[in-house]
Amino acid sequence: APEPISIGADALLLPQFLSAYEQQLVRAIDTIIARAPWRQLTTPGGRKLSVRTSNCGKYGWYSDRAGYRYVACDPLTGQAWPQLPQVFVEQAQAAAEEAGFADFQPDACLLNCYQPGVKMGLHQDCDEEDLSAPIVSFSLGLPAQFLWGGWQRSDKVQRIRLQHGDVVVWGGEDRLRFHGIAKVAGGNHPLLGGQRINLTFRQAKR
Ligand code: MD5
Ligand code: FE
Repeated sequence: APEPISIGADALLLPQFLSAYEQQLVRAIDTIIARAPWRQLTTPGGRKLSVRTSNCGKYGWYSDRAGYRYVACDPLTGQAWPQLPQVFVEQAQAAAEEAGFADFQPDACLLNCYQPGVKMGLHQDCDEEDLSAPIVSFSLGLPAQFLWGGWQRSDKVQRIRLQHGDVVVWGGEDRLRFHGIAKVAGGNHPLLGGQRINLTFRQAKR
């Protein structure tokens, strides 16, 4: 596999880290989505997110008029979120370790589905209790431009292409940087068709 690429003091891109696991990962995603279907969440301000989301793990990230938070049950079904598949945990931990974060114990995985034209605006991930734990993200399907900002919304943004099979690990001083995804371009991925799926592994609770 290609060499890891440092994109910040504590942020590492692992190109094609998931290449050997792509089919297993896609099967696991299908199983999750059968039980916890994609949906478009509402922001506290009453707007709809354009990205479709789901979750697996002990907690799932959720948003509605009441705010952003982690919840143990899927409000759509009333059921617990599907468990984290073993291949998710193994690869998320292996990636974290490669980036120098020993003992990463994710208790939440947010799944994001982007269709062409969908984007994610600049934001910080700060709904987790222990900000010393890293976040690990898996990119699958269509490529996207990751927008990598600074610690203030107005800071200059760098564009980094994320492709199918790439993993990024964010921790330490890079954990609270503003980031987003530029509008995804159309295309047809051999395994996932016209979509990009991103998984982010988090430690939501202490
Ligand atoms: C995505 N997801 O590709 C993006 C980027 C999200 C989210 O931003 O919150 O679901 S994955 C990049 C990411 C995730 C979490 C933290 C940081 C970057 N970071 O600290 O820079 O769907
Ligand atoms: Fe984020």
